[in-house]
Amino acid sequence: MKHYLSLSAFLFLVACSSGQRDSFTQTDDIRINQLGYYPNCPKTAVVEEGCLASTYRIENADGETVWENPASRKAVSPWSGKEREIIDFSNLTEPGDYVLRAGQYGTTLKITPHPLRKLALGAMKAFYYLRSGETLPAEYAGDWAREGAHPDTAVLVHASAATRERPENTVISSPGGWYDAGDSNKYVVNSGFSTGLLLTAWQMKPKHFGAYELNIPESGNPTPDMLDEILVNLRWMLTMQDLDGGVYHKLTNPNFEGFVMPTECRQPRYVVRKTTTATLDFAAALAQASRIYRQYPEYEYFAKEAEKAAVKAWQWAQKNPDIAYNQHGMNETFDPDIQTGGYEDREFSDEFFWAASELYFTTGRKNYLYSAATYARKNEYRFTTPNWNNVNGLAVMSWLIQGTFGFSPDTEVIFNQYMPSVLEYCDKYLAQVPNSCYQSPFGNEPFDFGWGCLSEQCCNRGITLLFAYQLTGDSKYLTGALQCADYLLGRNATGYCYVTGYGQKSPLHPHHRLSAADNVEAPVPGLLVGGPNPLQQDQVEGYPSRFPDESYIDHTDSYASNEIAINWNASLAAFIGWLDAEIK
Ligand code: 9MR
Ligand code: 9MR
Repeated sequence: MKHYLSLSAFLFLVACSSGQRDSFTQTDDIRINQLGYYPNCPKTAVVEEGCLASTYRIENADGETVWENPASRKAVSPWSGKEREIIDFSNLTEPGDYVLRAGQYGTTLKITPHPLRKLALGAMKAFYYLRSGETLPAEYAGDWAREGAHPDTAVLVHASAATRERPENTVISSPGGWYDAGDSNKYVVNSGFSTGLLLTAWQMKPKHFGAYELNIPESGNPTPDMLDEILVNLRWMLTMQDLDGGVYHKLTNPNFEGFVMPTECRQPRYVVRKTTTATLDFAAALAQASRIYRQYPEYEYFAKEAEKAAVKAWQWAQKNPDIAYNQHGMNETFDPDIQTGGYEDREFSDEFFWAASELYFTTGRKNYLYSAATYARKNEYRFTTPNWNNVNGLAVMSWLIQGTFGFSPDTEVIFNQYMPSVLEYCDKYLAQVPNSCYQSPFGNEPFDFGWGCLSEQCCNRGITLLFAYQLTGDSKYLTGALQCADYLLGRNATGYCYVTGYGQKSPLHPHHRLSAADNVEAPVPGLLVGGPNPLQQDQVEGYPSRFPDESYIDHTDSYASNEIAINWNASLAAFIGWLDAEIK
């Protein structure tokens, strides 16, 4: 008898490992982090209405049930009224490949020590694919190899930017940099924000980011790949400064191009209108870069140039403190009309605050400290999520970095003023988690959704939570950050892992001219899409619904929910990279 039993147990195991006994219907109605879970961190999954069950089960690779429990709670969508169940399997800590089952339905999932590492690198590598003016050989770009275009060595000065020294149609050279987004133009405001945010994360974890191997043409040189990649855009930015110190708002063709490869683009390229916002974002980003790059002898020359340019830009902005970009107004006065992205913003105090802060840290000159303090007070020391049109949060983060590392005593003044507001911000969102549908501090308010929300709200909130963790050592903030990542990577209302090329269900048709026109089936990988946006400005037909968190469509025409952009990828790379560095 004894013998018989063990034989049957043996047969059972064989049946399971060959997958016959426990077949299941794969569903994406069990929402998980599709890249995997850290062994020793909280783990939750969310089951959608169609798959609810009285208990849920997790099987290991041998088909053995290693975990079985009812849901830990129910959650009801504040928008659609849909009922969901939250499964908490945090106590399963053994790395492995599993199946999470709800009756006959199931989904595969992973527990593994570094589930986010590949994405962290991929999000940074993505910038290489967006390089403008360069030929990308297969050696570095793989399937996405392409011929260079938009050399931008003969760019026209638009009438809106004409001066005595550079009259209308003067030809200047402004090569390189990254394409901004789905379109092939280059915008200073967004560039300053993107490089600024990447370098913010860099400063928190220089060793970690310094070890990145991105397989880019500069990979063989002695300096870190991540700094080399960012330098591509910084060098371009330097060329956007006029002789008087002011900085052109953008380098653009008059109209958006069709969905063609850059080599097919025929429109002339212009530098357009110098603005206060572009000039101050330029000053901030280059001052910050100068301080970081000067630590490497190979970058010494660049660092000096960057500092000089930043100071000059600041001086221009002192004399021109309120020149907003107003494309409509500009087109009434000047020809040709310019119809591309506006990056319009009429509030300048946050840009002054950020630029003054970076210039102070880089030069040590007190006049910048006084300016920074003035603008900080004007902002009432209130932290706000960093965004291309509100860089107050970037400035605050720079103070937090200085304060954290105790670089100089007077950093305390502003640092201490802002600290409570940063924690208050984080606590507000953490308080939403226990009732949230997807167990995340992101995605519980309608305001969380909109154009670019996955970066501007989700990732940037995640980064803020990482700062709070750094400042307090309280692991609840780290957990909150990880929950933002979970949301992004599949535990959400659409079941998408919102980064091209990652996860079981990811965007295949981003609003991205390169991805659409390159004859490669898969989109350029590592790109975060804008995400759910109930305003649906693109009016594409077929959005699944107007509920804020479901208002997403994987359609090439959907620029309001499915475009990609450098500021959004900067958020992704900064957030996931830092998070990956933080969790041991
Ligand atoms: O492709 C453009 C995208 O980069 C912008 O974010 C978006 C909003 O300004 O506009 C897209 O271009 C569309 C244009 O606005 C209207 N005609 C169709 C263009 C391509 O879809
Ligand atoms: O990211 C920008 C978003 O906040 C704005 O609401 C939107 C409309 O003005 O424009 C977005 O930026 C686009 C830029 O203007 C042109 N390149 C594509 C950018 C991403 O959609």
